[in-house]
Amino acid sequence: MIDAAARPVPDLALVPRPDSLVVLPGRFTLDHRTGLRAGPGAETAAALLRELLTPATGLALPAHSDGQVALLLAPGEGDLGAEGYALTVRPDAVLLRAARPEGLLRGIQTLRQLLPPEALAAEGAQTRMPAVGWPVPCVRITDRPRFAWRGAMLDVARHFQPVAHVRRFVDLLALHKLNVLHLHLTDDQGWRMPVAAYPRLTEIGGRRAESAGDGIPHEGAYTRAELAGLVAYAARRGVSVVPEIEMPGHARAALAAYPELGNRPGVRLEPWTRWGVCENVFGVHDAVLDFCRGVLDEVADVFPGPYVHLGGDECPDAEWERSRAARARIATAGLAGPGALHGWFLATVAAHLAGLGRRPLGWTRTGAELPAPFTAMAWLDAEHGRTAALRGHDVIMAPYRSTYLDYPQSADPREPRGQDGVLDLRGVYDNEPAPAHWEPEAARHVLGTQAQLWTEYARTPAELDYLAFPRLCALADTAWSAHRDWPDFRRRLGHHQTRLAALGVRGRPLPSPHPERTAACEPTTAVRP
Ligand code: TNX
Repeated sequence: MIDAAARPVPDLALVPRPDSLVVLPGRFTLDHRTGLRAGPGAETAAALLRELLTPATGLALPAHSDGQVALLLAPGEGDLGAEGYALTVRPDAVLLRAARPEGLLRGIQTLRQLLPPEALAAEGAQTRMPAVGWPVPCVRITDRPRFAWRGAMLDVARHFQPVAHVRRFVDLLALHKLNVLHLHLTDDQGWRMPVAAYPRLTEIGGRRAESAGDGIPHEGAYTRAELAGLVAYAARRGVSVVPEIEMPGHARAALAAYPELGNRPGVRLEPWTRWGVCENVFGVHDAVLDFCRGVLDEVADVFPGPYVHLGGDECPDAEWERSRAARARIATAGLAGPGALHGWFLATVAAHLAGLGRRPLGWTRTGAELPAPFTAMAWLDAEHGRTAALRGHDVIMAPYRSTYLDYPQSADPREPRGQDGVLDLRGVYDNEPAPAHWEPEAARHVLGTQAQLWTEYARTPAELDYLAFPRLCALADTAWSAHRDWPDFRRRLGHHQTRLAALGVRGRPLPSPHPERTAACEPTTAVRP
């Protein structure tokens, strides 16, 4: 709750909204005398806070043992949970406590937001310390997230994003207390993850001749060191990186590199140059399973997190229907027909992942097609999340009508090109990851929600900024806080925009607070196959 007695102070416009916030009289001032003290176990969070504040504020924040800013791990604070924190700002000191290091990482982002926006500016920005130092309003905040999974998916397969851009994106996720970066590393149009055992995946699969007739070649792939560095960079900020390797569909870039993995012996393919659903998919013979296992062994080496995303969406059966090897597999595995190969494929590969100590994630378009061990990302209709949950799957809510940021933000024809339809800020904000009408046993399975940045139509950081902001702020609010209050969110966002501007984010300017929502502006105008 926001303390009713507290004045509504506009510059306390925290995003996401904290659970409990009490504004107290007075302010703390960060200046050259301020020290930063870390209790046992809090050193990493303190070092990060220093690293984030020093470039813009010019303050060294030395680790005096009597420092006025103190970060403490207090394991007894069980009620704060895995990511909760308590932040008290008094005129003489700032005290941040959490039960776990992740809580401290969330808390330092709140402290950053309490500072003037200039204190967030990126390294090299010409900020000057205010003559009176950097003020922080006195507050008492106790905060913890509603959902454990608060994410954003970035599609680096359709348009490759250099690792520096991805790191900057991680910084922005962390600022909003989002804790998962889901990297869509492979697709029909490009394979971006290096695999030592299969070098042609990136050499051939990482390059395409053009995109939807533009005549411009596109290429890119990460090195293993870049990905490992990204994982460490994100972990330091409390963000875990979930890799996605698509199978058995969305695999044409891999088939271009290794045609023997397909269903049509002797047929050579190029990485796809169009968008949509491609009918070329992995074959189901043993060599393909060996390939998938080998790839996942390397993926597991680079990405230490518990989850690996296996895609699993949009996999046409047409090639399997015509393939002799597929018929043989149907017979030996005792399957009902080609339609059953999809689940068989995913279950077989998931068993290997389990052996690596990892958990499989997959997209679901019905809620009913993924094998039992999968955590389901419900992307088509939110109700499919409920179906999956009632079947016992853990669920991450990613319904396109409210989380696909590749849809234009308004019906204005000047919006950058996107998918057909509109998803406005309100449409994202109104997303309820565990709707009230769901059975409690379904709601219990909802791990959280995430935004999707598919990149068929967006390639540069500026274009991605425009799609992501401010809609990602709305998603962060829905993932962190159970409280829904659109006018309050709009008010907070108004100030939050100055933070984003200080960080050099080129988001979409805020629409008027009371837009006329016409039928044409409804997010539900989007049409999916
Ligand atoms: C569906 S949802 C896709 C992607 C596209 C996206 C465009 C899903 C798992 N697949 O391949 O990029 O729509 O909105």
